[in-house]
Amino acid sequence: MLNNDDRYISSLSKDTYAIILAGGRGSRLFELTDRRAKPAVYFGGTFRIIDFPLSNCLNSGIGRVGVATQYKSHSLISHIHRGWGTFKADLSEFVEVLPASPHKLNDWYTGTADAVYQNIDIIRSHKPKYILILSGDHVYRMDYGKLLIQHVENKADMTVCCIEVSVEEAAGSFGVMSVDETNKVIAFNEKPANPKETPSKPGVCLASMGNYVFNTEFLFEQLNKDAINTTSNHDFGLDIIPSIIKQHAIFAYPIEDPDASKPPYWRDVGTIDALWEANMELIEPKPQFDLYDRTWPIFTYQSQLPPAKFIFDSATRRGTALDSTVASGCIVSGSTIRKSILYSSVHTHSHSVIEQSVLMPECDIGKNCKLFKVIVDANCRIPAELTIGYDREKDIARGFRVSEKGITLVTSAMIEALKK
Ligand code: ADQ
Ligand code: ADP
Repeated sequence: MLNNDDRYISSLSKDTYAIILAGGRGSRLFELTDRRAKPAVYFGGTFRIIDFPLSNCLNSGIGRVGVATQYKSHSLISHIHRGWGTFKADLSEFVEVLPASPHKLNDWYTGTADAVYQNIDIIRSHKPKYILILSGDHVYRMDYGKLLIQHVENKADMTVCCIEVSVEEAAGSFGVMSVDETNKVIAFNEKPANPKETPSKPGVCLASMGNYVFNTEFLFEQLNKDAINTTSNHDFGLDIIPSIIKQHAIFAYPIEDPDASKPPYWRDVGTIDALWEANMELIEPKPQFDLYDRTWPIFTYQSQLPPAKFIFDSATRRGTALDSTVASGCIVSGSTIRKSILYSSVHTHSHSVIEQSVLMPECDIGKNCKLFKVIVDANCRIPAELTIGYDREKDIARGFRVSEKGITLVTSAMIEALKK
């Protein structure tokens, strides 16, 4: 496991309990989140999205983590059990699942603040000084230890992690804040239609990453107040942050890469296009996000599988993968794979050509198929002779989902419907 010898981890990390909010549906991923929560969506060839905040916690020395689940949590919970059950050998370190378990009948988590409020007793029992609230929806590397140090040095009641994004990207999607010269937050709007630019940087604004540090007692006070407010949505971005910025010390913390010489990488892979693009970035010769960097390893659960196997067909000269990643258990037989990501146990058959595509675990691509810019969901069997991704109208007519930027999503339910 991780060797922390060369990393400075302060006692602040040990005094922190992290809660990862992993209950969201991620509705803009459509059929990919029909049966799983967004944090359980596969990413990067061997991972699920939740592995990124979890690995960031482990690498930052934060060993006490709760994962708040709600929507379609089965695959997420089984992934956490298998991969993260024993966080480290030390029993004081753990990942615990905090399922939405109605205290009253029909009392699901109503918003992100409520998801934390309903777990106050559990969090209190761990006696943390600081509570780190993390979105389970994003792919990034971040040293939360540096964030905690900044939070304490600022004597902050709460700190919001932020990143500079274009005004177009933020509009309607992110919480946007204004800060003074000390990074104290002076205004915060949740998903404004017209975000306010950072004065010195035209076209750019400061977006919330949905990650927050709170002093424990301060958080509990705010949550107790919010819980009895009948007009509240019980959401951090909509209700809690706007209600505390005037009277309390709320600071912004701009994300840094753990290796401060690198630009920060953070992706909200919440749409079909964003998920495809972020996967494609990884297979560039020198990607900004380096999954092979062992100084900040990303951990996951992978089943025990044989190595990837390639069978070359000398007649067609197929049976190769170029500029691609191919996970364990795959068999590439007589087919050509270009600029694609094959997750575990994918089988591609003779004469198929797969380009710029993302094939999720255990899918099977029949003989003579041609795929271009396609995401194939896990366990999907594409029958022989299908051509997908070359004709938008035809793909839509066949019941596949085609995104704005022309990425085609195919799931096993769509293939079953096609056969009828
Ligand atoms: P959104 O991402 O739109 O905005 P939300 O849908 O509430 O916020 O999701 C935040 C996180 O909480 C996600 O990880 C989601 O999976 C999880 N979640 C949502 N509802 C939950 C529930 N009921 N129980 C448990 N977990 C739940 C937020 C902030 C913005 C910020 C963006 C950054 O509100 O200010 O800019 O994140 O993406
Ligand atoms: P094709 O992919 O050409 O349609 P197959 O799926 O039958 O045909 O597989 C072709 C080749 O892939 C086999 O001859 C074998 O070399 C390899 N292969 C298929 N399945 C396995 C397996 N379970 N273990 C090892 N090799 C396999």
